[in-house]
Amino acid sequence: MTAIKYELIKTCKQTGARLGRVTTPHGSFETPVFMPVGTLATVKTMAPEELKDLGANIILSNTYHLWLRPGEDIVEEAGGLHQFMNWDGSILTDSGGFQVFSLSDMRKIEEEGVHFRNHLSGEKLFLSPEGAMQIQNSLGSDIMMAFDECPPYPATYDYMKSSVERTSRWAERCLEAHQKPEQQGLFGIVQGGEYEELRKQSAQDLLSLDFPGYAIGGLSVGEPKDVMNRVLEFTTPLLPNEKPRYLMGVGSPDSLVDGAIRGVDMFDCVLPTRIARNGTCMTSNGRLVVRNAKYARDFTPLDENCDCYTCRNYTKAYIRHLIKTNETLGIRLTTYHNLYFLVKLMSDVREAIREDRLGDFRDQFFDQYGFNKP
Ligand code: PRF
Ligand code: ZN
Repeated sequence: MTAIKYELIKTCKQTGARLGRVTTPHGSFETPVFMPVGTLATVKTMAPEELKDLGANIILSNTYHLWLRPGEDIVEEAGGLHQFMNWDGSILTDSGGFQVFSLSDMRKIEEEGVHFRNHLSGEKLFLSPEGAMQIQNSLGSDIMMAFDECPPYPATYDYMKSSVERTSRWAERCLEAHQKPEQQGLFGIVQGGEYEELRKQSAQDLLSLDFPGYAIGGLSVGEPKDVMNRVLEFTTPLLPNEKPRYLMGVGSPDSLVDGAIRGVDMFDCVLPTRIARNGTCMTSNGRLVVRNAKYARDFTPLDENCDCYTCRNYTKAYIRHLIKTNETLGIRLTTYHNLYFLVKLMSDVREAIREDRLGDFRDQFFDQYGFNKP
């Protein structure tokens, strides 16, 4: 018995993209899927009912943040993360590896784990593969992530090689330390930066450990888009067909479509929720900054082609007014719209895969959104 099941439903004849279904102890979802980010056990400004309503079945949360506040012991005492936050869909937790590298300073990487300082208090902390597993076991997420190192871009071949080797040794320790493989699936994370040799080595190491799913880490860390696409092109074929593939921290609309075309099944990113809170919206015609003065008398919805709750009921002029006056409803409405936009985009991508026309869909979507075709 494993916690995570993946069914490959079909492959798009035009692109090779995969339509699939992942089942966890908290239900199932079709892939490719976008997972909203709920770092501190909340997708900022959204109640769980609203997430369900906009079509999300899986969200992401963070080991590192919940370890610091409120502490995984409190979440466990509440009955786990699902109960604590009143979300009965699936939850994936990132391991803390990436957050330690992106948020904290003064970190020191050793074989045993990482020493660093709390990004809030400055207090000295230490996180290891075993620690990251213990915390995620306490949180009770459906999908846990291995504790990895995400090196900065660019990194030298030699640094990346020793980092990949350490991440592989850490992955083995993660599997060993994982206490609840029947209730929680643990995904391995392929690293290796832009180096094909190292992605191969990383994938080979992790495949021999037989995880129920694999993530591709170390991308969207400052490299150009064509580098990410090239890395995906040689990395996804290294991964097993019968398991889900998750591209970590990627969520711009163009990258979601281009990732799906390269065989990725799962994505997450703070982008839609973060830009929503400063009044930026994703629309079928590209980004729209609703704070702009030119919308002061615009009594049309954020996106004429969107049928979300926000677009069915509110105008740009009203949302602009709310955001300009710091009324919290404003950022709730833009957050709802942006999440709906990406969740709907993925549902359109799945429909295009079903009908073997994802390539045509990409061309049309990119034209309308205003992305340049490569
Ligand atoms: N590793 C982990 N989490 C991540 C990443 C990674 O490489 C990334 C890279 N974009 C985002 N989140 N553990
Ligand atoms: Zn909308």
